[in-house]
Amino acid sequence: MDRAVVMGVLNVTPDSFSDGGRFLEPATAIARGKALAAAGVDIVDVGGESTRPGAGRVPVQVELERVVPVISELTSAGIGCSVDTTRAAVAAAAVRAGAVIVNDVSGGLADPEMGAAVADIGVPWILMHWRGHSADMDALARYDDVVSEVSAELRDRVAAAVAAGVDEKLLVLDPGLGFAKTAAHNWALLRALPRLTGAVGDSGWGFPVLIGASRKRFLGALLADERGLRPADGRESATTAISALAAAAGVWGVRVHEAEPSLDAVRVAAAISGRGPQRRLLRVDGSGWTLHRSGAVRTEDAAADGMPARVTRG
Ligand code: PMM
Repeated sequence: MDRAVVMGVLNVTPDSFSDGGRFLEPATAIARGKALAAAGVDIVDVGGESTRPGAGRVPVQVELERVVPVISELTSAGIGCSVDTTRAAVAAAAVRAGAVIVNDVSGGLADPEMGAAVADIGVPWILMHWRGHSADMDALARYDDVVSEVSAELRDRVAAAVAAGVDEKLLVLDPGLGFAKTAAHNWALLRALPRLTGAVGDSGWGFPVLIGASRKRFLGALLADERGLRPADGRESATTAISALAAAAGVWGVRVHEAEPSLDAVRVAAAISGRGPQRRLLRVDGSGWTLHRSGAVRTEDAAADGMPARVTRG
């Protein structure tokens, strides 16, 4: 069935808000990546630097040491990996180790070398809406109209990516829920999703859209009670609801911490709507790798489409 892609989060960090500290040991991280893949995620998104609000930077060498061995091991086991990084050097090393997508929460803003590096590597690039590093981002959550400002700022990032030589067909856009956004901003962006994906109205952003809502603080606030915010591990049902609604709104993919609930949710959305994502990442030939047209790497989906069964690198 044609459905939205599910990207499983694997943070090899001591301090990410939901899974921080759980997968810092390479062996534990590798086991978690394999478990996510066995549960059916299409891509494991490996990150080595926490982006939680207020977090500081880690040195590039530390980030490399966290992500490269894990990506090497997972990709040699045939698991499709993306790298969650804002640094060109880490993106390039991760792709050399087998990663097939660069997931850049800064949309290319944090590292002036990122555009040229991605153009050179030729892999898909997820451009997330971002206004500043985690230490400063809460102060940057000011908008008159969050949907049109995020849209305009992402358009600028696309223009910069193309100017750096990146193929437009390889771009995915992400509104960056929780990054320089209040809960009200996140809900407004989610409300606008059918327009942003092009499921409703004209073509919207005109790119595949990724949503990362999983277990974020605004869900804790929605579900708060007299004890305060609902803790991260109590936000899974709300995450699943967003996966279903986002998939029904035509997103290309959802980025989540738990595999099964969101996989079920995107399947339900596809069954009800009778269609998959509004836009897909196209297969690219001649660049040393191939990607199933929906970004999915499941053998049965790929075979049904007559496409390569797995993400491969030449
Ligand atoms: N959110 C986090 C990290 N990386 N990447 C994308 N593309 N979109 C997101 O919303 C996003 C991201 C937040 O931290 P987490 O890894 O602890 O979920």
